[in-house]
Amino acid sequence: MTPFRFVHCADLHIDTPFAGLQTADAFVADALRRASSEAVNVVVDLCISEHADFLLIAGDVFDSANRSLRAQFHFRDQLARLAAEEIPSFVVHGNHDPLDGWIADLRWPDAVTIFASEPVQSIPVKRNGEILAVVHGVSYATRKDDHNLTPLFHPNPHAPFNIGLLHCNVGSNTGHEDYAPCSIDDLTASGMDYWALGHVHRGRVLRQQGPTIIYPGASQGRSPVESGEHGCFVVDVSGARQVTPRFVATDSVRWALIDVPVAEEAALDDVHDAVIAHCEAASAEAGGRDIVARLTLTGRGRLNAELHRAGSVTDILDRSREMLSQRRPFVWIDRLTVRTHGLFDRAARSQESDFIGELIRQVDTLTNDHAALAHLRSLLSPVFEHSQAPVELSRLPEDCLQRWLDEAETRCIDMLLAEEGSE
Ligand SMILES: [Mn+2]
Repeated sequence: MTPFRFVHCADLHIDTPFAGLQTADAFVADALRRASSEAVNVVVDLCISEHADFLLIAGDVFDSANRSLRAQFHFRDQLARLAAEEIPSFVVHGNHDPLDGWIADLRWPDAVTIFASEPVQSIPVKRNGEILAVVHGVSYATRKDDHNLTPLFHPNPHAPFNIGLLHCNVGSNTGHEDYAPCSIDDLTASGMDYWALGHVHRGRVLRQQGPTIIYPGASQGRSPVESGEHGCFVVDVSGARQVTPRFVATDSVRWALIDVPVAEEAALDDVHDAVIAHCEAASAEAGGRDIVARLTLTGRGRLNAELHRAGSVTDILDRSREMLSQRRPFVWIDRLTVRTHGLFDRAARSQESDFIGELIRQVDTLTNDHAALAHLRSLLSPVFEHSQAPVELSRLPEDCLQRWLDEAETRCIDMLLAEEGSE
């Protein structure tokens, strides 16, 4: 068979609103607004520069069922740019942009195939009249779809290479909607040579060969949770049907979660300098991309009480933002969280019969006992469920309560140790 190359992307989420960012300078907000659209341009540029034979887009092109006209124009224009280079593209829709959402009446180039809902359609991709591969695809009709569509895919026995294009959740991935669930075994049994999947936003190769199964991940991280690089795969298929995928980053703004260790003897200036140094390192690592960072101060040191004093960290944050504000590509610190601990021997103190010892033992019991944590939650329920409390409080995850306990212990012990010192 003839060797060929294609690009596989998914989860473009064009016009994503970037929930979760509290405040940001105008240039940051602007860059974030443009980022999801720019990633599409980068994918198209990549198809052209890599001389790809075709492009596969595995769902969640748009962020919501009621996609904006602006987003739809942008997507159509980019695929038209590919079509002008004689590169066909194949699109399925996912749970964020199902077929029952609003779809503008636009003219699409012939080289663009947008798969309908069931049944699965099979389209051959040709170069100079010769079939390179057959792409089988299906879009979902509605946002909620909990049935497995992989049994509907059938390879064309005459095709040199069969590709399945599908937005689905393999193996009940936690943290993602259990949308169109299926298993690796289902995908393997289907007879496809390559599964071009979408849905999971962190790229991963689920299976190397026979068949190759890949989630390219989102082309642009869309919230602080989606940290690190995001992009798509350039895939080479050899004459011997050997599949070689290569990840290429396409994000323009990168989210970074950074721990900043505070040394035992550090002064406040050192903390400030460390914050700047970590931001600069993250920027260098991101190869010219803008960064939005969430930093966490960690470690055990004499500065602990100072860092927990109201206002200290806000001032360090403001000063750091100011120092970084002229940098391009920019680094924007979204959050600076203190999770440091005081300089004392926790293990030794927990053995003592004094108040501090009792406090540490109580915290340990609560942290490690689900029933005790549930009891704590019920004690706090008048606060959590108060009509003026944010609704998230009523469904706080357990690890959040554990973190609060840890912080409460740190603050109590700081105050108690300060009193011990002054006696
Ligand atoms: Mn998605």
